[in-house]
Amino acid sequence: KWEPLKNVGIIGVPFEKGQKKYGVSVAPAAMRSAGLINHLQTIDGLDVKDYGDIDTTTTEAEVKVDNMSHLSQVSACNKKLSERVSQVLKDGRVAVTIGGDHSIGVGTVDGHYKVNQDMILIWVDAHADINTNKTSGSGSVHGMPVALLVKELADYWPYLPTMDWQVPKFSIKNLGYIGLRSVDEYERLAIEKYNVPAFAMEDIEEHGIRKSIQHILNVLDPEMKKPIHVSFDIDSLDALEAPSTGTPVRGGLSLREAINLMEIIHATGRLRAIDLVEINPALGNDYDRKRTIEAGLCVLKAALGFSRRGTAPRGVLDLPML
Ligand code: B3U
Ligand code: MN
Ligand code: MN
Repeated sequence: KWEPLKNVGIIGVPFEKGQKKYGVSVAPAAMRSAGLINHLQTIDGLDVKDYGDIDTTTTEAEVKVDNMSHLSQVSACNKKLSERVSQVLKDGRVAVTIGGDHSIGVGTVDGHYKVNQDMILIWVDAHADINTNKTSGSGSVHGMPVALLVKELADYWPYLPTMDWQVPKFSIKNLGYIGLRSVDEYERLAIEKYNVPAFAMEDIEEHGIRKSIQHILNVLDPEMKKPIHVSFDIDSLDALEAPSTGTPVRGGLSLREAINLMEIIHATGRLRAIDLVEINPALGNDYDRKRTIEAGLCVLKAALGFSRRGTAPRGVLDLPML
């Protein structure tokens, strides 16, 4: 009874304060000038609406929270983003959010959860992004969004000024990971404590990408009736496929695995939101930049119904006669 949604809404989030390097905030513009909208419009039957970029210019005063950089700016951006994602979903469109660093996952998931309380979340990433400000080695919020989102970890945070708009209600029981290969000690402890289905690269080696995602979907939603949110960090891909990213890790997903992962998720008909984050066009040379952006486009196209088999023209039954 689930059919893939044919309407999508694009949101750009030129935000990079969740990590330390310059350049992730340029990704929405770089993706647009690489023809993002046109590429998606070539997919059979897809109606693409561009909701523009979130205004990330901030006037907020800095708040001081131990080992947590730029919290007030992260918070202000995510509050606007959450509202925009909710709006796109209420308009009956798949919310496609182009980051920005992964701290924007707080806003996308919050905005999705507010519309679909039964949503499940697939976090595709080399990293688990489930640090608190107590466990993080970097103090960068892009390593913390999952811990901010899940209600089970609410008691592990101090009071966070400016974050009152975001009450964590999403349950960690509705979370799964794909692509992990750089997980901090306390992140691993959280994954084990809450039994999060997590397919690290060695598990993907063992089971293959199809069985891996099918296992996660089956654990989170055995009745196959829940809306799916995919938060796709480009660093889940092998560093050869996506070199222009802030924290590349060798030995990741091939582009073929990532495309197939997205094809499988598309085929469920239940994809309602997808984030594409951590593309940093300022890192590497022209070739790296082009390769990384192309990889991102391939992932989005697969998620939204592009078929590698090709698509015959609509309503046409025969080849043109001379
Ligand atoms: N786990 C480390 C490193 C990291 C997380 N996300 C990225 N890097 N991209 C941290 O900072 O929390
Ligand atoms: Mn991430
Ligand atoms: Mn990552």
